[in-house]
Parts: sequence; C-alpha cells; structure tokens
Amino acid sequence: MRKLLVTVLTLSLFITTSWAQEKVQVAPAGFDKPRPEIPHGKLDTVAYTAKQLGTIRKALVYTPPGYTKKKKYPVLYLLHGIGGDEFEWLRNGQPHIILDNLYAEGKLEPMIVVLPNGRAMKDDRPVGNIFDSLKVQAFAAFEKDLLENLIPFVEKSYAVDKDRKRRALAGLSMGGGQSLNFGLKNLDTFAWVGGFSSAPNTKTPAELFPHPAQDKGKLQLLWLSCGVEDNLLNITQRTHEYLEQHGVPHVYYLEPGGHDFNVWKNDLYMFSQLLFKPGKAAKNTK
Ligand code: FER
Repeated sequence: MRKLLVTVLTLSLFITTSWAQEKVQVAPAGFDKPRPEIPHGKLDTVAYTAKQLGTIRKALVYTPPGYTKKKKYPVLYLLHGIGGDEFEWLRNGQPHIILDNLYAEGKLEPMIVVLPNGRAMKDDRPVGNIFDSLKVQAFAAFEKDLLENLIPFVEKSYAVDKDRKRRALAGLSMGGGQSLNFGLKNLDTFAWVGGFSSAPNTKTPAELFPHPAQDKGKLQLLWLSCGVEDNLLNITQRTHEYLEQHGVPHVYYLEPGGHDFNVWKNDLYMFSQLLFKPGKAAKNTK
C-alpha cells in the first residue's frame, strides 16, 4: 500500500510537472461549445428487442453531418457509467457538439456513434442504489445484449460497415470496464477498444488479455486513459503495466483531473481523432 501510494504520488507529480510544461496535450478551449454556423449531425432515439430480457430497450444514435445511406460507416459504441443510462453522455458530455466541431475541422473519420443503456435488466433506469449487486451484474449481462441484439439492430437500421476493423467499443468508468472486458474478449467483433477511467468491474489484466503473444496484433487501437486525481487510477495503471510487460501496443494517456466529465469529454476529443485511422492510431501507440 505504501509502495503504491509512493508510486501514485510520484506519478502524479511527474504528470503535473509535465502538464505544466504542456507535454500532456488536452483539448483546446471551446472544443465543447456549440457552433451554430457549422453542419450538425443528427440524434435519433432507437428501440430494439432484448431477447434475453423480453423487453424493448432504448439507445441514442448520432449520425455524422452529411450522413448518407450511399456510404458504409464505421460505428463507435460509447458506454456510460454506474449512475448513468443512454442519456448520460448526451447530458453531461455533449458528444454531438464535440464531434460536430471536430468534423467542421476535418479531424474525424465519419462514423456513427451509438449511446446504449449498459444496464441490461428489466428496469434499466439508474434509480435506487446504483451499486446494488443486481444492477452491477446487469452491466456484465450487457455483453450478450450488445453482441446479440443491439449490434445486429444497428447494422440493419443504418448504413454500417460490418468489418471488425470498423467497429469500436469505448466507455467511461463502468462503461470503460465493460469496454475492456467485452472488447478484448471479442476481438472478432471489435478492433478498436477504449477504457476511460475504467472502474472496478474491469477484469484483472491477465483475465482481460490472457494470450498477449497471440492476440497483440489484433487491435487497431487499445486506449487506456485516466485523470491523475482519480481514485480508480490503479485499475488503468495495472492494465497498462501488464500490457507493457507483454509488449502489447496501446495508448496510455494520463491527464489532469479526477473522475468526471471534464476528463471524459477530453478523452472523447482525443480518442475519436484516432478512430478508424489505422496509420494515425499506430503512430500514437507504444
Ligand atoms: C466501485 C467504484 C466505482 C464500483 C464501480 C464504480 C462496481 C463505478 C463508477 C462509475 O461508473 O462512475 O467500487 O464497483
């Protein structure tokens, strides 16, 4: 514990210092401010059948400016945290504004972004005790719902490129844990995986990526990020250390801040610019 504390403190000192020296790149001011004069993407609410639950579940879908059925788009599934639902990113992170602004600057590969509800249970609202074990288990149960219900629904409803190299899974906190757990287990489905400030639902590194030698070439991007003041930093850090020890290319991005949307908006800004750009992603990966 003492050693861990010292490591974290040293690390944060280093990061704070290097940030002060502007070595840690963060999103520029205004990246999340609406710009009425630019083209905007569109937000839809969709409803799909969850076979296992016997319910109709909701998700939000953001299609980029200029979206046309004549093209095939890659898809990012972007997951929320323990107190959230399909609206959490929209309410607190405004991904549509961040992405509209990036499109206006020509900085994104056009993509569809799906905001699911990651709590796969009959009542999937974030009410009562959000840490209740049945609710936490429902975050694990979402793996099946995502793979068997939501992805097929999105792919028949939108103009989607179904190649694994055009499918990404990322999320914040509980959603970061889900992204690492599901993404790294299903490398035939996802080639782009991102964990933002991943929570204690994240499997241990050896469970997450048990065959590094065999699998390390399968990812186009494996992204791990966290605020240096986040109490959950140890989860991201231990995952990074394992991947580094086993020579698995990944991005390890430590940034100023704690466990909140200032960090996650910055993550979306940084991560989205690498998505579906194999050359750029490889250049930014160690
Ligand atoms: C925990 C601490 C935090 C935990 C989950 C979280 C399941 C999730 C936080 C979030 O999603 O913001 O012990 O256990």
